[in-house]
Amino acid sequence: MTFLKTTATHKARIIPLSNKNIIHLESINASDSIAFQKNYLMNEKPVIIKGMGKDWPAIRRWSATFFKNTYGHIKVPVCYYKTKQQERYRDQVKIPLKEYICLAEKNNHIDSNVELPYLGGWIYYEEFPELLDDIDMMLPCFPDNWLYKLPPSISIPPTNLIIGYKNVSSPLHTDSFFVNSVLTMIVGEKKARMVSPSHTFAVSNGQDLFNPEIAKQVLKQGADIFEGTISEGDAFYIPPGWWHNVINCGFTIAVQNLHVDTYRFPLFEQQIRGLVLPILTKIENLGREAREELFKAEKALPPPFISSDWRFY
Ligand SMILES: O=C(O)CCC(=O)C(=O)O
Ligand SMILES: [Fe+2]
Repeated sequence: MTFLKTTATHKARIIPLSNKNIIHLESINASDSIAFQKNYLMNEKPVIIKGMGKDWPAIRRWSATFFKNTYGHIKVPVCYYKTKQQERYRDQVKIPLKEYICLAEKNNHIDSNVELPYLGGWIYYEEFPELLDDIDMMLPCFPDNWLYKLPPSISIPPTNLIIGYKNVSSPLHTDSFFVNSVLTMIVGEKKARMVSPSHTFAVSNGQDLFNPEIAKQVLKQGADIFEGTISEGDAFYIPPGWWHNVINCGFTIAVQNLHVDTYRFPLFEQQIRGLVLPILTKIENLGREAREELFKAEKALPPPFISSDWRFY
């Protein structure tokens, strides 16, 4: 915290320049789904959901060894958030999962200056739908997921897998399309710092809120920073529009689930319109261009052949 010396009294009095501090995220038990919906989901307030995935088969089955032995040969997309920011999924570099996990295990405790790859969101179920049997996609705390109602042509993948290690992290960002994000820990521990959308004036994309200098600046501007740690079976609820910066405390495996409920769907619809309308406009313009060309061609060329030999009629 920064202090300011005042001259109001002769005794050097110290007044805090900012009364903001890092606030611990609240937590709630996953079995209290009604209280969760009332106090957190409806208020768009972040929270740690204790035991969210504790009964998922993934907790017993998934490990570095499991993924190396079962899917090691598969190439997975990796991110380089610091040097490449957010690349499109299909443009990401792909490396064999076994190679990635070996690097993750090796680099867990070493500091590196070169940016290392991060398996920051693998849409695993497209290739291996059987992995969905290991998690509970119904998410009891999150009723009626409208993402499942979307037509396949604009589907937003409702789940992805994140395998991390100490040297990689997700810098400060918000998730697209105002979705609820549920990040459930299967192996290891993650720490997050979050800032409310109402304090957006104090932060910017890509920041490292774990850097004490940056955190100090953000607090000084009057924003609150919320912090929490999740371990095996626990989840972060990250509400729509909330800024979050997530670091891995060691080797981790986590599942992210996206969720849009009835209340948030109209806002989500507007976001998707923003995505679809430019494509539609482009197609409309091309259609107009094609009609103009046809119109000109009709004037320049002889009219299409029409038999003038009336004897045949
Ligand atoms: O675990 C991470 O690195 C990022 C998680 C995240 O950004 C999310 O759940 O929305
Ligand atoms: Fe995120």
